[in-house]
Amino acid sequence: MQIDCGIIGLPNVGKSTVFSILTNAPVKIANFPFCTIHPNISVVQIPDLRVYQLTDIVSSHETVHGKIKFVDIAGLIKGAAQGIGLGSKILNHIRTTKVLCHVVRCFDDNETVHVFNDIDPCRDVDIVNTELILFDISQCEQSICTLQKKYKLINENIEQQLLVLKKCLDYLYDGVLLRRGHFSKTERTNIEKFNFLTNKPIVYFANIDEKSVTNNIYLNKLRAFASNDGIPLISCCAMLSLLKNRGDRVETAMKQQTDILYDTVSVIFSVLDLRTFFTINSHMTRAWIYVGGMTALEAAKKVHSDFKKGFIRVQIIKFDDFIFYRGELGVKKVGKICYAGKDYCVKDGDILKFLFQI
Ligand SMILES: Nc1nc2c(ncn2[C@@H]2O[C@H](COP(=O)(O)OP(=O)(O)OP(=O)(O)O)[C@@H](O)[C@H]2O)c(=O)[nH]1
Ligand SMILES: [Mg+2]
Repeated sequence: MQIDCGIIGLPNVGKSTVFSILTNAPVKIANFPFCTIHPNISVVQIPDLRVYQLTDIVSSHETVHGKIKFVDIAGLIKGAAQGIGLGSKILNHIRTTKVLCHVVRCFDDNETVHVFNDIDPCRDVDIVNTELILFDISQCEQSICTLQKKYKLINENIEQQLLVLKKCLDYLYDGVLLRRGHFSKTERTNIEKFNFLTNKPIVYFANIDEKSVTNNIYLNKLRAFASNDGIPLISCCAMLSLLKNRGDRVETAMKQQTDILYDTVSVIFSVLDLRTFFTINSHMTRAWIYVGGMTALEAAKKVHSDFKKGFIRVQIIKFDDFIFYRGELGVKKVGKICYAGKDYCVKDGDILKFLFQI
C-alpha cells in the first residue's frame, strides 16, 4: 500500500530542509518565503531492521522494503485558500495524501525571515489550520453543488452523502477541524472519499535549533498545545542536514538523519494504525504494509489475486521465532508453525505463506 505524507507549514519554516532530511533528496532551500513553488516529491524505503534480518537468513535474491512518499509543498499564508500567496492550488497537491506533517518553526534566528517577524508556534499552527479549514469549506461546498446538480432525482445513497457533507460544512463553518468532529463509522467512511485536509491525521514537526535542544520555550509551548489536542510531536534540528551538506560533522548528521526518518515513520505508523507482515522465499523477501485489523484473505489478495481466489489456508511463523530458530526449518522442528483460515487477523511481524489451489 502506498503511504504518502504531505509536508505543510508557513513559508520559510524549514519544510524543504525537513523533506531533505527525510528523503536525502537534493532540494532548493533558501532564506526567503516561497522558495518552493512546485512540490518536491520523493519516495523512500521504510527503515525496518527486520527486513534485513530476514534477508540474512533466507538469502533471497531480492529484498523489497515498504515505501513512503513525502510531498513538500509551498508555504501557506493567511488567505492561501482564497488564492493569496501561491493559492489553493498548492493544497491540491496534498489532497490525496494519507497524513500531514506540519513543520512549525521553534528556533530563534534573526537571519532567517519569519513571515510575521516573531516566533509563536501556536499562532502559526492556528493560521495553517484556518487555511486548511477554508480550503475544505470550498471543497465541501463544491461537492454539495456537484451532487445536487448531477442527481436531480435524489436517491438514498446521494442523500446520505449530502447529509454528511452538510454536517461537515457546519463543523467547518464553526472552525472545527473535521478530524475532531463526531461522526458515526458510516459517516466517516462516506467522508473519506472527499479527501478533506482537516480530516487527515496530523503530526507536528517542531524545527528547533541546536542551541536550545534541552530547553526550548517554543518547543515546550507547542508540546503542551499538541498534547492538549492529542497530536503527536517530533522535534529535530532540521539545520543538521545543512551541516552534513557542508561536510561538517558528517557522522553525527547522518545518524540524526536516520533517527529522524525512523521516528517520523514510527509516528506515522502509529497514527495510521499501520503494521507490517512479511513474505519470504528464495527469490524475494518482502515487507507488506497494512492497516490493523486485516484478515488473512485480505492479505492474500494483497500479495496475489490468485491467492485470494484459491485460498485454502495460511501458514504463519512469528518473526521472533524465525530469527531465534534461524529459519523455517528450525521453527518447524520445534512445532511452532501455525495454520489458520481466511478470517485470521494478521499480526505485525507475521511471516505468511498462502496455501491455495488454482
Ligand atoms: N537557524 C536555523 N535555520 C533553519 C533551520 N531550518 C531551516 N532553516 C533555514 O530556514 C530557511 C528556509 O528553509 P526551507 O527549508 O527552504 O524552508 P521552507 O519552509 O521550505 O520555505 P518555503 O519553501 O519558502 O516555504 C533556510 O535559510 C534554512 O537554512 C534551523 O533549524 N535553524
Ligand atoms: Mg520549501
